[in-house]
Amino acid sequence: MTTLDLFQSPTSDQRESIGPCAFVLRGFALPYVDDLIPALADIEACSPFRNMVTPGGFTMSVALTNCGPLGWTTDRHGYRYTALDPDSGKPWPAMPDVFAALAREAAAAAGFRDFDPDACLVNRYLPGSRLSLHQDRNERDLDAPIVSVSLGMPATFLFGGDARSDRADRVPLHHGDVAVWGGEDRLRYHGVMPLKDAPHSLLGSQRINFTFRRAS
Ligand code: MD3
Ligand code: FE
Repeated sequence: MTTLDLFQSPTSDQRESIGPCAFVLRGFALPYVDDLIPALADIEACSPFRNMVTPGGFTMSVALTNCGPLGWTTDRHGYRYTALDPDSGKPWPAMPDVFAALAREAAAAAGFRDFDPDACLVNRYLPGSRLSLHQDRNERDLDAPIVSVSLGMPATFLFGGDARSDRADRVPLHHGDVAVWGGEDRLRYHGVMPLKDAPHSLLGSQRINFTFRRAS
């Protein structure tokens, strides 16, 4: 052991800092992928992906669904978390154990202990889909981190500042990468550049993103 090791946490070698409280864990989800894909198929069968409408009247190019006790939705009336899928009228599908375990392990690896998500937003990007710069501020507990898992085609993530007009860093996210954000980075503007078509061996021409939050 060198002297330098004393100043590093045990996980510091596998986490890449992109902000004071924002980290990318490259390939962290890879050992989970074989369990995540069939679990996603079950979620989709109950609550299919759909393109929701924003309060401003725009149909999102990203299609979404949810699992867990609460799900994020938008319509002409606003953004909110609901216990029921507005399309089916039934509760969102339960959060699979493998999802919750991955989210908890990734949060811990980034230094956030005891993360207990009650919402998992699942985004599906097709070629050309994009997410414009926004803040995530519909969650009651802004102290809890957010954990994001990328699968399938790569994307360029935009990581801005506390104002929409702040310059945004570009962070490439690949299949299996996990990002964790909290603390002072929790309310930074962020988005995703239009997806290029570069079919992935497992998922074809799509990118799937799981975003775990503590909503209530
Ligand atoms: C940084 N999704 O669903 S996840 C979203 O890749 C969303 O689908 C993107 O933004 C996606 O709201 C990015 C990474 C992410 C999520 C929330 C954040 C980064 C964040 C909140 C604050 C700062
Ligand atoms: Fe977001």
